Amino acid sequence: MSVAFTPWPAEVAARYRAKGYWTGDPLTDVVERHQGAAAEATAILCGERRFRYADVQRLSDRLAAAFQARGLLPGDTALVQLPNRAEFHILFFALLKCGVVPVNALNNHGAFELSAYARQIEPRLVVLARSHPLVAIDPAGSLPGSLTATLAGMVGPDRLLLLGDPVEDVVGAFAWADGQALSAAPDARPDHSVDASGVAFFQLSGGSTGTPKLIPRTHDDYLYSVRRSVEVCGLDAGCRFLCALPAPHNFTLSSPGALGVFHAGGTVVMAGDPGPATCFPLIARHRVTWAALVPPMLSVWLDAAPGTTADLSSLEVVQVGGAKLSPAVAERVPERLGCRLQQVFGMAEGLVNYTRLDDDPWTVVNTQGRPMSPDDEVRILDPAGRPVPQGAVGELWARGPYTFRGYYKADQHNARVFDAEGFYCSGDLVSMTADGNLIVCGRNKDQINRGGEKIDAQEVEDVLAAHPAVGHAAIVAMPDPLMGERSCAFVIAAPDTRPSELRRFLRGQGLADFKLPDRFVFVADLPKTAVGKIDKQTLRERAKSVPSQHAHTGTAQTEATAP
Ligand code: OOB
Repeated sequence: MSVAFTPWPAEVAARYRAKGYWTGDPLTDVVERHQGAAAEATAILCGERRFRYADVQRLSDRLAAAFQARGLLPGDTALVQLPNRAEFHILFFALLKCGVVPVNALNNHGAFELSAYARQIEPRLVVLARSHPLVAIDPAGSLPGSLTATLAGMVGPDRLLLLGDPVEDVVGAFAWADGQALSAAPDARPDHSVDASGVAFFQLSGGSTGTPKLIPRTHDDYLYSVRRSVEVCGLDAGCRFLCALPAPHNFTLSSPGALGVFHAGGTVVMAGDPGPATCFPLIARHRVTWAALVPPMLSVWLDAAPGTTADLSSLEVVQVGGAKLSPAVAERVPERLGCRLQQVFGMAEGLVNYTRLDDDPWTVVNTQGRPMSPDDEVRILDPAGRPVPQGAVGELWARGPYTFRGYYKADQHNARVFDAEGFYCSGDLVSMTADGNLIVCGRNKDQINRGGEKIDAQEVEDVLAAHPAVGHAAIVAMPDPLMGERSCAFVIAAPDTRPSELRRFLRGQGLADFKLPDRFVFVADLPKTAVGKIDKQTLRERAKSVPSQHAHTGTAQTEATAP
């Protein structure tokens, strides 16, 4: 059995094979290719534990054999939620080796997300960490309490695997919830050959439809995206990569991420969280050379860097992606962190764009890079589906050797987001520079319609972020009886910052009046999604209770100065 997915048309697949993009190798090749002396090199550092390539290979073989001994078959699915620990990668390779197709949930997903994924894939295996807050083992010691209702009936305790405390022998850290040990001899190996054209695992869609969508990724397409990322980023065995964002995220996993570092023979340093208190000492101790961050965390690093005693001099490149990086913040990277910046604009659905390390400073600071593959096809279209003139903003459509052809079991949605030629609509509003770099200007779902006038939230945020008193700003629609919608800015700002000053500044930058936020709400923090992006949906909910101009009667607390 294999997991169903929308394939590339046969002639397209043949072309990708002929060009050497799809090699027929399994995704586990990123580790398997390191034989001989290279097998002694350090693949993963996790706390005090060190795993050589030989260890990762042997431990994932043993786990895979144990899964087969439990009766798991190729084409079975698994729901996995693990923290940023070496076990995440080792278990991932084990599942790939026996053809079990996982959804790797983010560690900060709750029972809601896990149930939604479980309903879609009907897992035959669930893997959770005992340390996770959701996993309070019930007195009977069977299923984790808060997940019982969801998962009971889907998997029994004989198919629930729990990760315990860290141990050298990773296999020993896992135990079945039915109390049985994992049966795997030290030299056990899985008995299965992988069809590289089939689904390796599911990536998670950022989503905008309410139901989290799953993205089938094949061995062929994903391995190509990893190999090409390694080429574009120039990774080699000397790379020491800090895995600080959630390990399953497409950025952290494959752009070039941990899989790219493995492919290059480098070392992945696991960090439990991306904050400077955790990461700066790890950078100093392990001489980390590469790190991947989302923009809000980059800002935290930039603020913390001048005051740290940790030696950050080994850092060569900090990659930033997942959300729009404001040029004003980007400019500070070389001076504050003493390293280069690479912008990464990617999506779990496929297409990944990089600024190149030898790009000119303007490009690195102001653009989100260009597609990594010569066979990435990108269209920037107006609402009528016509290509926009060069430099103008339009909706980004993409297809190519590692961009998927359909969400899992989502025919209706697929019909909306794919065109007849197989191009996928990302929902991003982008423009292209004369030399082919993309600039993300917003998202069509992230727009404010102010009485017919459209406000690109990102555009206003970027300008606002250039004000010296502003740390971060997020602008969302708030309902208004007259205009339909008005704009509301949630702002992290220096104490005593006045709305009038911010308005004056925005006007001074030449911004159209209708784009000036109708309301300012000063906040200490902005809510974040599971991967650390600003959570606009939560802000939209909050904005509903912010009085609009017309409903407003007394002194608006929201218009007070920043506390
Ligand atoms: C990455 O993947 P996802 O699937 O979590 O989110 C994709 C969406 C994009 O469509 C875009 O709206 C936004 O996140 N995005 C960016 C961005 N990178 C992603 N928007 C502006 N600037 C950027 N640099 O987020 C992802 C996947 C692979 C590599 C990097 C990021």
